[in-house]
Amino acid sequence: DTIIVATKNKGKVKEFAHAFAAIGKNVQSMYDYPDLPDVVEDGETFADNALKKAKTVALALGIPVLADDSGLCVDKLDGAPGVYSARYAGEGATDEANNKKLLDTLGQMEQGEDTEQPLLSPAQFVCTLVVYDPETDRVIQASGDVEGFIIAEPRGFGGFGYDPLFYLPEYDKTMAELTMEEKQAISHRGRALEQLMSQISRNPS
Ligand code: ITT
Repeated sequence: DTIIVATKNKGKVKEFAHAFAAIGKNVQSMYDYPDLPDVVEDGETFADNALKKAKTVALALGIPVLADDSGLCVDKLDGAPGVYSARYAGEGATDEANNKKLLDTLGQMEQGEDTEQPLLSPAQFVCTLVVYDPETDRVIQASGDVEGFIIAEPRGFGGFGYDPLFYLPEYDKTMAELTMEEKQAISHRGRALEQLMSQISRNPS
């Protein structure tokens, strides 16, 4: 049993593979379908982009596809980088470049304040998942989020993206210091997946 996820993000692929393995399902990603054209993510919301990715790939393959659109919303930046999280430091930017841009931007706002490990700003990770079935035109959508703080020094080597800068006070750890299981249990993606599963089980097609 295989689930196709319309993603090229290796961090996401790992997390979905781990989550679906628990229910005996295999995950394929866009790395298994290298000939499919790239989807232009020009939507204004996570939901718009997730639907666009799921629908484009599902229509190309003729089978249901799952897509994930997610990002980091920072309070002091009025919700930025938001839907632009993957390309905050420019098209094709690395995680390192995006993290540096985030710290540079917040650091500049913080000048003059002199604390040791400052919590630079409250922030949320947000994830919207969409499954699109090209045969029935049916859309299933679920979302999840998690609250934390952006810290000034990266910590930890797990996860991906902004995880080393996303501090969870209740654990005294960043998202990158959690195990895969721990991250899954509390993350935006883990929560969205849980919601998606419960919708599917309440309303099987
Ligand atoms: P696909 O569109 O191919 O799935 P992407 O990386 O472009 O990959 P998004 O457009 O959804 O995906 O951007 C999500 C970005 O938000 C991602 O690149 C990270 O920078 C950040 N992000 C999302 N989930 C995250 C997580 O669990 N931990 C850290 N950063 C995350």
